[in-house]
Amino acid sequence: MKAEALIDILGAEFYTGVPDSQLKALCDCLTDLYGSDPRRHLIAANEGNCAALAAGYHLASGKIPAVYMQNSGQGNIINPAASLLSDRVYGIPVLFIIGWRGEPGVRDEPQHVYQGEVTLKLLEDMDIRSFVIDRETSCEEVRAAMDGFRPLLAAGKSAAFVVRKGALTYDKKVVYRNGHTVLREEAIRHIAAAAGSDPVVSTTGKASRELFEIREQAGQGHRYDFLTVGSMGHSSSIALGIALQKPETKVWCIDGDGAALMHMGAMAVIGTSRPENLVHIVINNAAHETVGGMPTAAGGIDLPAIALACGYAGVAAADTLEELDAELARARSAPGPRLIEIKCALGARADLGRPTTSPQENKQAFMAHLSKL
Ligand SMILES: Cc1ncc(C[n+]2csc(CCOP(=O)(O)OP(=O)(O)O)c2C)c(N)n1
Repeated sequence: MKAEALIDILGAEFYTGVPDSQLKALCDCLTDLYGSDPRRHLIAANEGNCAALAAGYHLASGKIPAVYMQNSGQGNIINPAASLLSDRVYGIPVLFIIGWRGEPGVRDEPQHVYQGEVTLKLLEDMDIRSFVIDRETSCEEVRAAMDGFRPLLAAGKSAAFVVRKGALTYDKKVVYRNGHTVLREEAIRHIAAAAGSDPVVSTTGKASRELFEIREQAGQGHRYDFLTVGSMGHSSSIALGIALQKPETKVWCIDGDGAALMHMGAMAVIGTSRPENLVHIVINNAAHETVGGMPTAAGGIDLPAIALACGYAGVAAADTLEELDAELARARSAPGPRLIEIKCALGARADLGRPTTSPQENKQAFMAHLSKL
């Protein structure tokens, strides 16, 4: 069905979400409809934020907000769903629109398989009634499902539309861009070269796919890298966990701006635990590039200043590969924790592949390498 039709049926006047490639049609349509008016559409840092923002909207307006997200974000909403929205607590109704990655029977990446399997069950456990939309679902069926949700919403319960691959369409093309020129893949190539045989923890999305291919091209194998294929926003904490146990080893984290924002509290913990051997690099394209390029809040904030205020020992921002190289060289010898922000353009190679080794193979090779350091 068309994204416009879904928006029309839901009738929500406020949307907040974390973008998902499977919901790109909806995200693009909302961007066209509401531009950057945060009173109508706000891309939040994580899905839990969305639930809370939606709650605030409901408290102020009495109306029913909509939250869109990938099913990977279910973990992030469980706390506010159980202890804020639930009709056993405040009874704040929210309409969720959830992209269903890893749905049983559809081939998907390993990080999506288990989450996909438990998506409907988790909603059921959270007492959130759901309706699945697929390519064949008609507008009438969605309208009827929404009519069925109305009494629940009126009683302070939440409800969810779970969207299968390809179910939503939007005919207009929305192009997201920023003013930067460095390609993320090139930045990562430079970081991998600077890290040498040190451990690298890379973030969710295309950054890890690019790092994997860079190692393939260089014939280096994959033992230096921990690819955080799921668990968005946690790679810097994984890197911190390693750095604290391996104080003699330089540990490099390749983060994304969307991921860094998603769990930004990690920066305060890095700053206060002061691992001298940690280098935290944020690829800042001010976008959720992996899932379609929708903007993050990182275009308008000063990440190095935040890191410095959190207690990092040194910070830098780079706009070019030359500046990045200079900062990487400095990070090799200077004590950390250090944050390097590299401003990047949007976009990736069209033929970018996916890791061909399994997460468990990745873990074993990485642990074997770490054990020698
Ligand atoms: C908790 C959670 N929410 C949403 C997603 C879907 N997702 C995968 S990658 C990505 C964008 C990551 O953005 P950023 O860290 O800025 O990296 P970029 O893609 O721009 O390189 C999103 C939203 C996810 N994997 N996990």
